[in-house]
Amino acid sequence: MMKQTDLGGKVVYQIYVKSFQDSNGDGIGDLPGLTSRLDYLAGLGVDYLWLTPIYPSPQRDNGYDVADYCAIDPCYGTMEDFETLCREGEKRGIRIMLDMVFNHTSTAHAWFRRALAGEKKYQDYYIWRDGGPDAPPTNWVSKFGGSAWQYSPEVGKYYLHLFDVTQADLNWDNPDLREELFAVLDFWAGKGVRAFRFDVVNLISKPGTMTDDDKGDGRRFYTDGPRIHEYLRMLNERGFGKYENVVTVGEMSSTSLDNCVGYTRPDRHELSMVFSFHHLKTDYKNGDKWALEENRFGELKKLLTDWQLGMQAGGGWNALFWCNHDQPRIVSRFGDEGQYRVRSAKMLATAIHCLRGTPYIYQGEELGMTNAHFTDIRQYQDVESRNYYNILRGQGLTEAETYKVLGARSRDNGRTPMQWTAGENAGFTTGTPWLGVNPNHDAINAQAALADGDSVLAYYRRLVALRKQSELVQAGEFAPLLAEDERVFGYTRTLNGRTLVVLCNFYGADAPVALPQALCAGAKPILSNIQKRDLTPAMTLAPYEAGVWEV
Ligand code: TEU
Ligand code: CA
Repeated sequence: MMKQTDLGGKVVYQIYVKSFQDSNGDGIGDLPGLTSRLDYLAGLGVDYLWLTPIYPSPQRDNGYDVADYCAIDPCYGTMEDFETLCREGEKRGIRIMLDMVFNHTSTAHAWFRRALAGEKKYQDYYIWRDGGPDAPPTNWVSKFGGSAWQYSPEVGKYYLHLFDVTQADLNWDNPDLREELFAVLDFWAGKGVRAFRFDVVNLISKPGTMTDDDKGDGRRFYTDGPRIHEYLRMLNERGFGKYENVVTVGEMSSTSLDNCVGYTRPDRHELSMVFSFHHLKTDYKNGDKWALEENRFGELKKLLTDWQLGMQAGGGWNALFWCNHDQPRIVSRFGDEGQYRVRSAKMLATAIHCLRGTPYIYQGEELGMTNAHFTDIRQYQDVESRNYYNILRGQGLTEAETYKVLGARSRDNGRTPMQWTAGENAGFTTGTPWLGVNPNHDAINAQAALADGDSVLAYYRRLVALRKQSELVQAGEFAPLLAEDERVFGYTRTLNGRTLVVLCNFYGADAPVALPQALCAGAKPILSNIQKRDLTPAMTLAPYEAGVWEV
């Protein structure tokens, strides 16, 4: 596995393949389209491209419902297209990170079909329990709404699905199933792949006895489950760990800091790093994604700080991110998508990219792309959004209220096509895009950003370059600065007597700050989202101002 000292110098770019670049006019992004954009990505300076699932799939959950782990879905291209992408990427110093969805398969997967056909071997690859006609085995709730259990008349039992009803959870307690999954890693490693993202991997270990959850939706029984660390060690030892310099990231749903230290501390031989999501729930009301609330900045700051300090103290490693294909656009969320769009996008980027860990950029984030704000349910494609449209209407929300919630929270906000140009369909496709293009591509697009030295894109390039060249960013010790400030997220990174100072004003208002004299003396401005200036003991940060200094 790659060492933390090297991980600190890497940057990953996430590609939602379906929305990145279409090459054949069918309105769906594909591998040849992606290959044609490699120069753009090389220009940004990124090391890895995490591709969301490209395997054959009914696409109920856009590929997270995998029907075959070792092939390419024809809508994305062929295996040859994949090999070309790897080859062309490597010429530019870019490697591919594949998304492994090992918690569940599509019910269209051959294993599940054979299970339904009565083959005991394959039935035991999934999780079955008895229940009455209208009484599922437990009251657990699917992450996409409704019961987590589905009755199968063929088998005469219920199967567990923590996500969509077509995403059946796998039974990791079965050693044969585990070997099948490890072999999938060998297959892709055989094609030269040396980086993997593991989807909801902290949910793979379920308890043997399953009971009703009288306090919640059931997650406390299967999150960071009983044999999770053992399974991750197996995944490492028998799967990816056999190969040189592999990079892995686990997506950890509703996890804990202690577990994440355990998942990533090198001597435990589990994973390289983890995504955790607590910092992306500070605008949820009582933990409910579908209830809008003003962002609680103090809580956000505390979570970012606690995870930095906790992972550092425990020797773990964070994946750093604001955006992915499940999240609304960050500038619409914790920034200002209006007047201060460019400035706040740069500020948010600064906050994340100078932290200890490995940063991830989600396609279009580097352009400051915004939420879609769709206002008609027919514009939404996401299975979760469609389910919750009905659930929210059922709870009595008006149509307008429901669109307000979806406009802020739907996963489709982050999935609209990449905005390449001001032209038709933003240069994404010559056909009809599978999901609507944001009309603001007339102003927000890569072509315009490339031509503008002050663009959000130009700033992301500087941040990536800073990480590559600065040992402080790669390996400096993190410490909070201005911990009590209600508007500013500040921190330092220290190494060998040198210190990096980072200040980010999260508000569209002036923020006066008081800094220790010793920190300011001789501090050299490195980066600013407005104009570089000196660090002084009493200074006022402008709305959404961000700055980086070195002492
Ligand atoms: O997501 C896992 C997950 O639990 C969430 O991000 C989820 O989408 C959100 O909490 C719902 O509110 C992963 C993938 O990233 C996602 O796209 C898949 O739909 C999901 O797993 C199932 O494979
Ligand atoms: Ca296509």
